[in-house]
Amino acid sequence: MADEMKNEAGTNPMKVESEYGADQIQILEGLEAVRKRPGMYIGSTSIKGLHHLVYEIVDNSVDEALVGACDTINVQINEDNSITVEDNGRGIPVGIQEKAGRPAVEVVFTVLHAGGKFGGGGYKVSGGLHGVGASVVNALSEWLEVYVCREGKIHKQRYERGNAVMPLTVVGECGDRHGTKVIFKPDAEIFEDTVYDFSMLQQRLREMAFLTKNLKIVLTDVRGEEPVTKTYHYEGGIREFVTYLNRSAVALYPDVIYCEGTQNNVYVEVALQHNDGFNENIYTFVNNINTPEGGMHLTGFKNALTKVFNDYGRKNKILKDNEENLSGEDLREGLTAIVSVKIEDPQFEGQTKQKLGNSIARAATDSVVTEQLTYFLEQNPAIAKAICEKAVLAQRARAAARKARDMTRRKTALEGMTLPGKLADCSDKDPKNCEIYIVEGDSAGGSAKTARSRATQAILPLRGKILNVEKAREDRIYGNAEIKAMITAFGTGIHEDFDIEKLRYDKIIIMTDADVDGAHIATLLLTFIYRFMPELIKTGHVYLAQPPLYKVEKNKKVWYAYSDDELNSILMEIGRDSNNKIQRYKGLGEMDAEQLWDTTMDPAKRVLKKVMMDDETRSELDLTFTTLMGDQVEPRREFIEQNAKFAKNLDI
Ligand code: TSJ
Repeated sequence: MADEMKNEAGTNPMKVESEYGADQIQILEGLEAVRKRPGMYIGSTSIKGLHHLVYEIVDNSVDEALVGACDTINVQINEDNSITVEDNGRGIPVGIQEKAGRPAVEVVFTVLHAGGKFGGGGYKVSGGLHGVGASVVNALSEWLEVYVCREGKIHKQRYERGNAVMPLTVVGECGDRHGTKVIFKPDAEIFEDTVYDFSMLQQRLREMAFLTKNLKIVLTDVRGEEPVTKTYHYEGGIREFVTYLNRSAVALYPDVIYCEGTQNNVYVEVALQHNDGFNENIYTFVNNINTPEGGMHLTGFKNALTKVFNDYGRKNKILKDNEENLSGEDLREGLTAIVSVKIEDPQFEGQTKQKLGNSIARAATDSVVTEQLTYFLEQNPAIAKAICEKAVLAQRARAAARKARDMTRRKTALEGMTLPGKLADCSDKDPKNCEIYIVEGDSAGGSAKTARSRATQAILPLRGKILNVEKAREDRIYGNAEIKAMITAFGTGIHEDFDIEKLRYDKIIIMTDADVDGAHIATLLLTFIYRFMPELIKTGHVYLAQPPLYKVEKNKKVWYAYSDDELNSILMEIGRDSNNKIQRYKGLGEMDAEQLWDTTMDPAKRVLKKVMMDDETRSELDLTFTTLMGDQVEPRREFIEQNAKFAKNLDI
């Protein structure tokens, strides 16, 4: 419908504002509230809120796809950072709605729907209700245009900051086509930033496509010299989602196990596959909205999984009569799963309202998974056996780990905290003033100890490669000296014992060589922190130091360059001649203490990268670490090249 909809020939834009303004006052008040307190409706006016507008509109087209009325959604980032969303559904109804006395489509865009509210986490409270959120997007847009192709005619209406500036008008014929197109430009008066991020949209739209099998979502960006297009279309839906999440791991069996069914009007879909690793990655969704805190659907899934495998294990004598049941944790070792439910009137609970509260969803998920997983295992005994055997190994390792952990706990209780011998601690006792440098190698550690500011900077040198916690079972991890040293130095404890109040340093700074090996070591360290004390990253206490790559000397003056680009611009500035002396630093060890202080450790001059993570990027980040630590070489190399992706520049 695109071309004809753009064609406004035959319209009479007219001066309808006066005629139009009168009975709109009440509505304006509603949308005025949205403009006054946008955060209440879209979570925030940051870059996150800006992207939320797109999801709000796209959600409506996805609803249309869910009832089987459309199969394609096009999303385009236009040159001016306005957004076009277009579907091939039935088209929003254009008939006069009795209560409002105006066309239904106009009501959708100008009446604030009671159910369309957002909490802090940005979720949709009302499920399945059509048009929710469209008025919020309209209110927060400098302008918005809707084109509805329905009953053979193209209907158009335009709004500015939530106000209709023309009545719904027929602007052309649509032949046998049908659908809805919305173009909107987020209001720069509202949003801190109005530039869209392609990869952010890409991530969420891909997720939506995974969650809605057979729906095709096309994302186009026309802002660059060449348009960029990505198409997401998964016939397998969440089955392919699991394959995608496991793409750089080694699967324990080739199939993705899939369960689907409806109970009490709750539609349940689950896909799962184990890999040969040890981490549990379960992502849960309600009405296509991510629930990072889980809730009833997750509980139902876990219960069913544990029960079905134990029953199977007993029945098939994989578990002997005198042996303990496999725990849920054992059975979920290396598990990647998607749990997706669709439910009317979802209740969101928990501090950030990201946890599903409807107990009916627990019962439905439990029974759908119990029934279908039992059947699947009976049909696929080799897979059932592989999973059970992995869980038995996990059970043994867990018992050994528990013993090791109890020992370290007892030790700390008896002897108090014994700080590692290699740690050169700082003298200031107020953690707020303190930072710890984790330094690769003894020689660099030596320079750092000489260079540091003793009062506030502690140095912990680590030897060689760090244990890859993605590839080691817990008992081995606890036996590792470097890991033990970090745990005691940080002071917080790990996992369920973690307590941020006990953190001994405000900044944990990872300092490694500026080369591929250094990047690898930094990632191993980050992986350890991420798996054992993710709160440290979430609360922004973890940093990467940035040692320079080059030293340039000329006429007794010194410059440091942190990248090749920077080197070139320095050389441009001072002139590239034979009086130049350029030194390439191959490692931290090549710098003397003074140079290390000047370039990398002096809080007045250094640049640190802060390691960031939030719930929305959790799945990508998880994946990033898994990718790097996994067995396959290609994804790892790719990752190292893009290492800066999860670290944001922060000048300190
Ligand atoms: F909400 C919105 F206005 F922002 C919006 C809605 C934006 C976009 C891009 C698409 C849509 C949308 C709405 N696509 N498809 C629909 N479908 C309906 O509104 C619709 C159509 C027919 C019937 C029917 O019962 O005949 C019912 C509905 C809800």
